[in-house]
Order: sequence, then C-alpha cells, then structure tokens
Amino acid sequence: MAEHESLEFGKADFVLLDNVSLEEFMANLKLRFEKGRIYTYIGEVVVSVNPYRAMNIYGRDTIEQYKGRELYERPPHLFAIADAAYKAMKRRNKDTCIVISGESGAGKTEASKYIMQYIAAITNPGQRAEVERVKNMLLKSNCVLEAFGNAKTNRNDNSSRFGKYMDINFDFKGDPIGGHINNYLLEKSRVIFQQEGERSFHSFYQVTNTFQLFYSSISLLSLSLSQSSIDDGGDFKAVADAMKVIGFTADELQTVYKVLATILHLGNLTFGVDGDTTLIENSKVVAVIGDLLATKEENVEKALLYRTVATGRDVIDKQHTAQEASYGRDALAKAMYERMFCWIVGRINDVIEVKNYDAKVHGKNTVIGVLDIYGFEIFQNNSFEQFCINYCNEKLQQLFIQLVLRQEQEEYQREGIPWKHIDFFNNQIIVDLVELQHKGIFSVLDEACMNVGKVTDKVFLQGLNSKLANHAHYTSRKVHKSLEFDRDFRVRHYAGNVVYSVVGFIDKNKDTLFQDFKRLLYNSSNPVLKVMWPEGKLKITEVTKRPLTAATLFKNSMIALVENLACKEPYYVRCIKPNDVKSPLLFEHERCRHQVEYLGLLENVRVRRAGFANRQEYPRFLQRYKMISEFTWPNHDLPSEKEAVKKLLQGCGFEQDVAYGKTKVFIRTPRTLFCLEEQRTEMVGRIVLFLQKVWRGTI
Ligand code: AD9
Ligand code: MG
Repeated sequence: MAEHESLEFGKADFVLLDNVSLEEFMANLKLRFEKGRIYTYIGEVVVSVNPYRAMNIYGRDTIEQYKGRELYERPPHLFAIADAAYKAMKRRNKDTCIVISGESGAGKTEASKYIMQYIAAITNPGQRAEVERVKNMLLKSNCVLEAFGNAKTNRNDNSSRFGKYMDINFDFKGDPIGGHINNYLLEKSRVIFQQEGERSFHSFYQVTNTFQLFYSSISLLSLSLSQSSIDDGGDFKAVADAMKVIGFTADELQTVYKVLATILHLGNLTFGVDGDTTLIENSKVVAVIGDLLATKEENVEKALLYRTVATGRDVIDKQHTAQEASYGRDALAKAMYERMFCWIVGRINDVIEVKNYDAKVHGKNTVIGVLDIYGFEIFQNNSFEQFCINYCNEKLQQLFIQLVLRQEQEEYQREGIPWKHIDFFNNQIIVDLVELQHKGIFSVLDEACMNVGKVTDKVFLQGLNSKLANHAHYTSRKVHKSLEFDRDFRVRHYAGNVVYSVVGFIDKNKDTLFQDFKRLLYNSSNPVLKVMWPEGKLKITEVTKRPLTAATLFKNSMIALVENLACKEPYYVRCIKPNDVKSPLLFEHERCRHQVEYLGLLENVRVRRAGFANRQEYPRFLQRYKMISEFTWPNHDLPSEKEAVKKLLQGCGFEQDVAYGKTKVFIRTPRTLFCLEEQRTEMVGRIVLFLQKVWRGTI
C-alpha cells in the first residue's frame, strides 16, 4: 500500500477501505479520479480510470521515481506494476506477464505503451548497441501496428481491431534482447463495411490523404475522411519512418501502398449481366488493378469472373453469377488486407527475434508478456466479430478468476490456513456456452457450415435455438420478443447482455477465398506480394483439404493464449472507462459501477484483504533469508524447515503478520517482505565484506 499519499486523494489501495462495500469503493474511485489520481491498487492489481486528457505523469523524472522501488513506496502507477513484473523476472528468474483488460476505450492500448516505454527506459544501463536496437524496434512496432490494425469506432477513435500479445525477452543481465508478437483475429470485415460514424483502418486514410488519391466513389471507405482527432497526413509520415527504421525496404513499402490502393479500387468494381454472361461494368479499373498487382489485366478479370473447379480428372472454368463475383471481390479485398497485416507482423518479428543468444552459456532467457486485446464491446449491430471479441474477453475474465480469485482461495484451503470463502460470479458457464465441443455456439456454427447444399444463417440460428433454448445465458426470440425473428440471439455476457445478428455468421466463419485469387497473387511478378500467398502455388487438383473455420482457428488461438499466460506470473491492469463522451471531467457513476461489478473488483478486494500478499515454500524461504537469524545461519538444528522458518520469523518480530501452511509460509503485508529483503541485503553485504577480508588475509 502506498502509505505516504495524503488522504485527501482517497485511499491508494482499495484494500485499505474502512468497509468493503460497493458504495465506498465507488466513492474512493470517484474521489481519486476527480483529484487526478487515475491509478489505485488492489494489492498488486492496478485499477486505472481513463483520464481522457494528457497527464504529466509519464516523463523521465517519474520513471526514475519508480525504478527499482517496491510497490507500496510510491503512489500507484503503471510503472510500479511494470517494475514489479520486471523485478520478479530478474530476481526469481520467472516469466511474467501483464494482462490489461477493460472494455473498448478504457485505456488498454495506452497503458501497454506506457509499460513498454518504462521497461525500455530502465534497462540497458550499459547502452549496448544491440539492446538499444531491439528496444527501438519494439517501440516503433506499436505505431506501425496501430496504423494497420486500429480504426475509429463509435466507442474509441483509436480502437484496436486485432488482439496483440507481445513477449519481450531478456538476457541474464535483465536487458531486452528480442521479442515476439502474436496477433489475433483482425476484424477484416471493416475493410468492406463500416457502421455509421466509423472508419476503416487508419492506413487507408493515411495513404489517400497523403497521395491525394481521389476516388469519385470510394465505396470501401466511409467518407468522413477528415477526423479532427486524427492527423492522417502526419501519421502517414510517422508510420513510413517507423517502417523504414524497422527495416522495410522501399519495395516492401511500395507494395504495401499498392495493396491498399488495390483494395480501394476493388471497392469500385461492379458486376452486371448480359444474357448468360457475367461482366465487369467498369473494366478500366481492372487494368489499374492489374498494374498495381504486377499481373496481366486478363488474369485479374478471369479470377474475378470465373472459378476453376476440378471434376474428377477434368479441370473446368465455371462462370460466377454477378452475386458470386461480388462476394469474391469482397473476400479478395478482406483477404489481401489480412494477409498484408500478418505479413507486416511477421516482418517485425523477423527483426526483433532473439538472435545469438546461447542459453547454454548464459542460462535461460526470461520473458515479460504484455497482452493488449480488443475490449468488450456492444454496438447497435453486433456480428461475428463482436461475438469473437466478447468471447475473448470472457476467456480473459476466466483467467483472472482462476488466478486471482479461485486459486487463491483453493490454496488457503489446501494449506490449512483458516479462511472464510468469498463468493464470486464464475463466468466459466459462458465460456462453455461458446466453446464447448458439440454443444457450444462455435460447434453449432461449424456444424451448420459443414452441411452440404445451401446453408443459411437462419439454419444456424434454428440450430442454436433448438440446442441452447434452456441455457441460462442464452436467449432466443421465443423468450424475448424484442429480438428480431430469424435473425437475433442474445448472450448474457459477464459484462452485459449483447444481441447478435446472425447475418453473415456462416460466410465469415467459412471465410472462403476462391483458389483462383490465391494463384493470381502468387503468380504476380512482384516478389513481395508473392510471398504473402504461398499456397497459390498449389495446383487446383492438389487442393483437397477443407480449411479450419474462422471460429475454430480463433478458439484454438484463445485456448493457446490462455495456456501461455497461465504458466507465467501474472500482473493485472484493470481499465475503466469513466464516460461515453471522452470527457476528462465526467465520472458517470452508473457506468463505472457496472464495470466495477462485472470486473469483479469488489470480490478482488475481499479476497485480497482476507489474504496474504506473499507466500513461499519453506525450503525456498529459508534459503533466501537464513542469514538474517542466528538460529538459522549458517545451519539450523531444528526438526524441520517449517520449524526453522518459525524460529527465524519469531526472532525478527514478524510473528503477527504471518501464517504457517502445510508447505508454505504466508506473509500478510508487503512491508514485512520488504523488511526481510532489507535485512537480507544488509547481511549479504556484511558477509561479502567479511569474505573479502578473509581472502585478502586481513583477518
Ligand atoms: V479498444 O478495446 O482497443 O477499443 P482501449 O485500447 O482500451 O480500447 P485506448 O488505450 O485506445 O483504449 O484509449 C482510448 C483513448 O483514451 C486514447 O486514444 C486516449 O485518447 C485516451 N487515453 C487512454 N488512456 C490514457 C492516458 N493514460 N492518458 C491520457 C488516455 N489519455
Ligand atoms: Mg486498444
């Protein structure tokens, strides 16, 4: 707990509230927000409220204040959590991760950037060139990924439309030597459609503004090109510079612009029919696209209008209907953007991956992972993408429950520490509703897609309604009459009710891109474009396997993500959005209360208050602190290590602040641990001095 902060700013740690009630929690949160104290702890969890204004709390001087300090020595801050994760990694050789959660616009991405800046600032005191290079690349990558993966939505002007998990690798000195980015499901449908008031990805506006590309009808871009909060022209330059620094070549940059331009041109293509023939109405556009893609105009035309199919040993060209051709065009635009995005991430990974590190010589390199993913969102119209995003947030909430609420309590029970159970809502039931094999919504969707013949979104909805009618968190129109017949279903998420429209679920899940397009792009004479489409080299007769559906791929990636996080020591930042109008002054009570409730923050305080800040197995504890007690240094003669630890702690006067479990000692407040650390540091110093004298022969 940060003790030295004046009480006029409220309690710096919710654990210190006089009464743990929702009212007191909210009063403290509001008071601190109004006093410009946007961070508050719950033990080691940081609760952050988006200030919606520039705060003068991220500069070099602030960084210095937090460097190497313990959590409770300074006012709550993201830097303190970053430092704690860093210290845990360095001192105990542990992989750690910082999980940032909260709804759309709550401040996750900003928090992740400050955390990375902090880590970059406190490392590499020796100014090693390679480490400086890696740090620079890691920081620069943010700007590039945001340009291509973020967009203005009705919730946030700079909303992440992809999930990002970044590992930063450290060497035995604690300096960053590399990293790796995992990206999750980009909301590519935004390329062809945006809800009213929203924009496509920033990158499109950056190129159109900069190159003065003017399209009489850019059907892919919502036309609110200028946006006061976004400086597209300025950002274009920053992104181009960052890409150059990262190592994108001039050809690669050109290809990126060409892909963006191609996508914009595709949006202008329209199809018509003449008798039995499907045709392109504005064929000039095809020539431009052929040029941009470094391929022949007639190849582009053919790929847009025909589909090559293998029937037994024969290969025939089957003409699309105008509707199929439009579908193909949109699928191509989405796929080109997604491929390019993944390729950009891959190129960044090439540059930041750990090189020349010999674990045999230097020991294992350790990792801090930073997770910044799209937040829970409810729009006017919620589709497959919102469904995936909200499922992802359910998974992260489940992890929080597992690690912070449940495991904590289970451990006290296992260790025989007296404990009063605290109830909390466990959202596993909703996670199951989505992902359970054979029964979950994803399975029903995959089954519907597997059917031969014409499968429709309605058939999928019927499947859901018949299988899930009795589920406590699923509502069909039968139960709730305001839902649109044949179109809507509702899920009661941990963060609120969301009505999803099934329109487009089947297509988005199948995510079909005709092979002809893959071959077209693979056969481009632009080598940069070609590498984005390796499967285009397969002949039509070689393509047999049905690809995994989008839902299955996403589910698998989420399960892998959670497994990865669960084996690291987690630190949490819980972001709260104070209002819907981006105001720095407004603390909308109801809105905030709702978030506090669904994030389970009150339960978090209760568990934390009743619990212990730190626990260590007896042998480990003894190993670390045995030098501070005459009973244990250099060896003890007590019957067990548990007894030795007891004797040590009694001798130091900490008896009141600890409890003894079966295999571990539990320490209630961080201060006790801090005192132990101080005493240890002092004793180690003395021992070293003593040994030096012995070596020098002065003793
Ligand atoms: V989403 O799920 O990607 O849609 P985020 O990532 O939670 O969302 P983001 O970090 O993008 O939200 O924050 C939204 C906006 O709030 C930013 O663009 C800033 O204008 C504002 N913000 C957030 N955090 C801070 C801060 N610490 N200081 C100042 C902030 N402004
Ligand atoms: Mg974000």
